[in-house]
Amino acid sequence: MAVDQAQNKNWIETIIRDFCASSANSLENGTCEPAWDAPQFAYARGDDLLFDQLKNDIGEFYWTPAEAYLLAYPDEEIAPSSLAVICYILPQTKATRVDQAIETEFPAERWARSRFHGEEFNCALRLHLAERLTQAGYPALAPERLPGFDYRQSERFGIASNWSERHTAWVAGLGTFGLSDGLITRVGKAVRFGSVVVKMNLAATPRSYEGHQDWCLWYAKGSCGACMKRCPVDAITDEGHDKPKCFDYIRNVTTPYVRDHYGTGATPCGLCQVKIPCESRSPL
Ligand code: B12
Ligand code: SF4
Ligand code: SF4
Repeated sequence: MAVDQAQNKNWIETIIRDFCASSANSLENGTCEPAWDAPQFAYARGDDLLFDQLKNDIGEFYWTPAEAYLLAYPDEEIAPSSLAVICYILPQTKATRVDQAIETEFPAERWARSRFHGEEFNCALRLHLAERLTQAGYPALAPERLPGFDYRQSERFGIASNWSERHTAWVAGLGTFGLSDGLITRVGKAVRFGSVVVKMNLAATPRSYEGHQDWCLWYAKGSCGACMKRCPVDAITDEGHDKPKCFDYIRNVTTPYVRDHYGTGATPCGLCQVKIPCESRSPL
């Protein structure tokens, strides 16, 4: 059984690596430059009780892996224990991080391109992985690509989606949250995540932390706060991340800026993700 699981993980990681090595992983800046560095992987069990805890904390609208599965395969009966969640990290490249570190008000062009073309690639990767698994007899789905994926108002946390890729990554052992709200991973915070739910028996990746903010210097040692100084609109304070302020800046200032200057779209900013100790590693 353990050999089968290792083989299946190897196969899954090869699918992701091969897709990342293809020309689809592109900043689309005319130089064949990839949007993302080498991917990282982790796995969670579909019956991990933390998924129920998240639903409890965030709101009734939040999906567990089994609920997301049933939206894609409504005629099946499914036990949460027969599901696994595949999580991956797409790290920003060094060139993108270096450019972004110079900026103080608007995202660098490479960052804007990774937010736009790189996330288009991420959407294609989620679907590609789910399709390959399903074709091989392991029904799978990407919750972020389901028609019902949406934002709601959480009583406790304000604007909240019904599937959170960084909370999923936290359950899978990939990292813990920082003062800015970003998830700090072993390859840092300047990353994007993806996740796919699959009917397959895969062992969970061990979590090497207890608290959900263990890897942030602010919470662990009472020091740092570098991300606060990086935010041009003071949306990060010692009380954490002011989501409406951040949302407002991104929607009304940076989004039109990148459209006019770089011809890209989507909602980029991420100044708080670089020029900080947790940019490309866990600082602890
Ligand atoms: C909506 C959204 C936004 C909105 C609102 C953000 C928000 N919710 O904070 C806006 C437009 C402002 C935004 C901005 C950005 N976003 Co955004 N966004 C999302 C999206 C689509 C949903 C997030 C969400 O609502 N999650 C659910 C809610 C409940 O999560 P939350 O509020 O963040 O959770 C906090 C609290 O609940 C807290 N918490 C409190 N108590 C407890 C207790 C426990 C036990 C736990 C575990 C947690 C917890 O934990 C969290 C952090 O503090 C996700 C994609 C996805 N589907 O996950 C991307 C995502 C979060 N965004 C991402 C990125 C990269 C960005 C930007 C950098 C933009 C850019 N690319 O240039 C900025 C960064 C802002 C910041 N400081 O984090 C990445 C995160 C990368 C990372 N390292 O964390 C994600 C995961 C996209 C992806 N697929 O990778 N985003
Ligand atoms: S920059 Fe410092 S305070 Fe901000 S999230 Fe990273 S470690 Fe925490
Ligand atoms: S993403 Fe939001 S919190 Fe981060 S620097 Fe930009 S406005 Fe500030």
